[in-house]
Amino acid sequence: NFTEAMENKKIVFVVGGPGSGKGTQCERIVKKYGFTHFSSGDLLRAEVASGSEKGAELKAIMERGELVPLSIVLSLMKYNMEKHKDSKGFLIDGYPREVQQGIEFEKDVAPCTFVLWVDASQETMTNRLLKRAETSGRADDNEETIKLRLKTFVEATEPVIEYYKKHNKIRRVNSEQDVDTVFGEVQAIFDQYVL
Ligand code: B4P
Repeated sequence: NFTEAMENKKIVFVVGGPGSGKGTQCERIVKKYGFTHFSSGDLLRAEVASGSEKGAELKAIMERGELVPLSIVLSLMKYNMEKHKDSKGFLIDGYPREVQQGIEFEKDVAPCTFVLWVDASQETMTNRLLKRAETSGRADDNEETIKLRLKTFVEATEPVIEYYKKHNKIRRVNSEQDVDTVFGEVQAIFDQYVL
């Protein structure tokens, strides 16, 4: 069964604020280490794009910069992991965004190996998202929603970082630097814990 299949798998949570560079670093990690990557944001956007009734609700929540209900994200994550259960490792990107998401995941699936914290200042994150807004077409890449997403990050996700610090599982990279330099720091961590 699923829980048995997840035993001894590498599971890396990737947390960081909106626009910190999570998705960008995950692409690089997948290329080099062959992990299976699930971005909670991408899974939710795919649900919205499917045109389902649930998708319309999710779209409204995301446009307000709020978090979608835990049960929805967790079941999307589990459903997709199950389809790739033979993978040697998983990158869980943009999840957990609140402490309870981490607790429920670790209870239902498996404990995470460590948490990669992609750290950038609010100013840097805002500038990156405004730049992406010029071409992304994402409904949540606009000045008003970006402010709300940052507020959600401070209130709900910073406590996730504190929680995993207490469990000695936080590995931080300085994402103020260019993509290659940040990836250099990421590789140092992965080479130590994953290979
Ligand atoms: P996400 O899809 O996770 O959106 P994001 O935080 O903007 O991250 P993304 O990975 O897209 O961007 P990145 O920082 O790499 O979430 C969207 C919404 O979905 C949330 O607000 C929430 O409503 C919902 N949601 C998602 N997960 C949820 C969960 N678990 N629970 C509840 N709700 C959830 O990159 C941003 C930009 O910066 C890019 O343009 C990139 O090119 C640029 N960039 C990256 N690194 C750079 C660098 N080093 N230098 C210069 N530019 C850089």
